[in-house]
Amino acid sequence: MTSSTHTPALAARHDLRINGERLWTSLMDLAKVGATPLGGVRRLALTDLDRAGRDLVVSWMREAGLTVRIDQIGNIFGRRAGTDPARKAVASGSHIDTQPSGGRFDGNYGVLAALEVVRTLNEHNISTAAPIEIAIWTNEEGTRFTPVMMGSGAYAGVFELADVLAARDLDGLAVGDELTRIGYAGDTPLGAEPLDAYFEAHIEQGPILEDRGLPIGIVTGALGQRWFDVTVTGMDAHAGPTPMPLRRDAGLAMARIIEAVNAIALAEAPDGRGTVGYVQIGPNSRNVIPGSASFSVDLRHPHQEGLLRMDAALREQAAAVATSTRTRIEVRQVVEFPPCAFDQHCVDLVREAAQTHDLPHLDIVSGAGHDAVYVARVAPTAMIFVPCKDGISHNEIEDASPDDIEAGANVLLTAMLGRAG
Ligand code: HGY
Ligand code: MN
Ligand code: MN
Repeated sequence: MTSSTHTPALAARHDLRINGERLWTSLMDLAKVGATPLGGVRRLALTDLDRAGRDLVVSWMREAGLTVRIDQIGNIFGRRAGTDPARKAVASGSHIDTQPSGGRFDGNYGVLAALEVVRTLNEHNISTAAPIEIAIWTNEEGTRFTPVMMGSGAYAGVFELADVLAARDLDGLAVGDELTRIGYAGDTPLGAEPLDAYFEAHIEQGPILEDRGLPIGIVTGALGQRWFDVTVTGMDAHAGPTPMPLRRDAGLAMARIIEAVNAIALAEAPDGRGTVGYVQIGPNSRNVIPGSASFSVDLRHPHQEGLLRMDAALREQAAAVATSTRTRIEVRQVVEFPPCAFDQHCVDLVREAAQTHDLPHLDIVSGAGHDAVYVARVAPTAMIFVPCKDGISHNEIEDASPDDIEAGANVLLTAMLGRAG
């Protein structure tokens, strides 16, 4: 049994463990909010379901004795006081908004692992010098409202508050109005409480850890990303009387660019990534040559120069396709962040924590963006990965094992205590 006379770091080294059962139960309870038929979760940012999820986790934060504050972009912070009020908080968290056909673990795991750390400290009566904070970042997924990682980006000063509050979804609803509607338009100024450090636990969302049979990923950084909206303007025309050479087929142009995006990423093997995930075509009638097409392009790379090569190749090939299909093509960048490296001391704390718990581990670069990427701009940051089944995420069948979920949260507990003193 640990007593409060132990220094937390010492206690954490030898016998302090989170309660895996309680963490798993909380994950499954939160997953009920927006549960989908195949066992996933649809809880889009700032919808009523997001409000329900926020309300539930905030109630758990309050039950754990945390002081809760909401900032101007709706980020939620739950604070556990430290013994040294002069210290900045050691924080952990993630997001609870999901993809339209998302899973139970993406984001939700990081928030509830952080809550489990607090619950464990409470039940063992352990106090820390630095305050401990849990963060829930608004609209990490960027699927309903662009840009992606909106709340953490605004917190870190990457986005202007006015700009993100004005972002609109496909129905024209604005972030600011939706925040007010769900009751999470907070008044804490963005970035008001600088953090001493930030740790985020997350499923890997890829196959590497599972393939290697490893429970823990020591995340050293994340791929840089560039997202684009591409708009093609051709000419609606009759599918019968219009000879092939005279067409201005926006659908054909889109198909050629989708092919080009794939080739651009393959040319940057093994770590280049290129995806067209969102497409619209007009007038979307089977016997009309499509005169309009709009779609997303998501490019990623571990090195900035690689990302720039991919960006240039996309623009070049789009111009060539415009000529070959006699269409007008606009390529507009909507998201951009360079590859990021996490803080060495925090990464070392994560690695030491994995060693403390005798958990085999691997250094890994995140292919996905995370709130940690933006928080790293303003605080020393690191991440902990755990495997997900078959490496699948952003899919209702996303799954993880209770043992890995528990192991990751134990690593989080020890790493945070190593920093919080
Ligand atoms: O797109 C991403 O990388 C993150 O999952 N939002
Ligand atoms: Mn996520
Ligand atoms: Mn995600």
